[in-house]
Amino acid sequence: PFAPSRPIHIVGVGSCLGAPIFGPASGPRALKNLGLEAHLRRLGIPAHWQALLEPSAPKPPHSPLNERLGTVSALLHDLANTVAGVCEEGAIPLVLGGDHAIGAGTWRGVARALAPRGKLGLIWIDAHLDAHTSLTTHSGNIHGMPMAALLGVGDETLTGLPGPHLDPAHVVIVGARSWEPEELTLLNKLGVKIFFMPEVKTRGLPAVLADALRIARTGTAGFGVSVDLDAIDCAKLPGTTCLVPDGLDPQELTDALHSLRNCADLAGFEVVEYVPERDKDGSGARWVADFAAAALGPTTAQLRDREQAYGAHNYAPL
Ligand code: 5AB
Ligand code: MN
Ligand code: MN
Ligand code: MN
Repeated sequence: PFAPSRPIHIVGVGSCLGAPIFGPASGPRALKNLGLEAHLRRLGIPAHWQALLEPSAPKPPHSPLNERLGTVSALLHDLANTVAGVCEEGAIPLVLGGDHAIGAGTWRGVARALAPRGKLGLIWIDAHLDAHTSLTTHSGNIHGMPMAALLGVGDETLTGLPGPHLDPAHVVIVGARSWEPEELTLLNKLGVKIFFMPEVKTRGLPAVLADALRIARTGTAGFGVSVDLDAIDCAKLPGTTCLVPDGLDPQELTDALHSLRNCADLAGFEVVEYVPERDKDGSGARWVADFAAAALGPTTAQLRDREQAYGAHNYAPL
């Protein structure tokens, strides 16, 4: 009597290779142990854990950059292949980090799977621009580089994955409020649209997200959304790697993400930089679940069909 929701295949990536601290490496395992999959299924979302990927040889945060780049590169290949496979099966990958360096693999995998039909658009919700290269980075942290890498700029270890790079005309950043000049110069040169936090505050997130969706969806075969938890105000979500004040409100983001569930061209969703040991009251994990459920839940039409078949709030589990 009703169309099934699209299957969601969860890919956890327990890596801190790009971060200055160990914390994000334990993020996906913590979310798994807290029962994220069962939680989503109770909401009518056919989610299952597909994989929990980890670096072959973990490197401590301050080991030499070339060693971390080599190890992260192997992980990104593995991740991109896994994610491309999920897309080719007709499912939506829900990628859980891990630090944001993994974004350089996730979206190359989605773009590769989509390539026969067209380009991939991408909405990057983040306090930062993540557009450094190994030559411009001040910190030496790879999680500050995935945006540049996706656009084909930077070290070959990050840019050299199979499949297309992203077209800057269909990439958009939302919530930016912390960056270094080299990053902004690169993104301005490439023409990537950036919605800085003051504009988000003035116009409201729904209006800005609507603009971002137009950029990512018009003239593409599909689009993805990558949420770095530091986009949220650190007073409201301290369970992440970089604590940046004056960010998004988590409930406001949840509400805005509801618009994604009706987008048949949503090709992937990613939430990164969850740090369990900083999430003392567990609210950060609940926000991750809420973001995923908001974006990936049954569409308005599916909910209406199910209500007609089973009555409101009482539809059969999948
Ligand atoms: B994140 C900084 N620009 O390069 C750098 O969390 C921060 O993935 C990067 O957005 C933050 O280290 C990376 C100072
Ligand atoms: Mn699968
Ligand atoms: Mn980031
Ligand atoms: Mn960030």
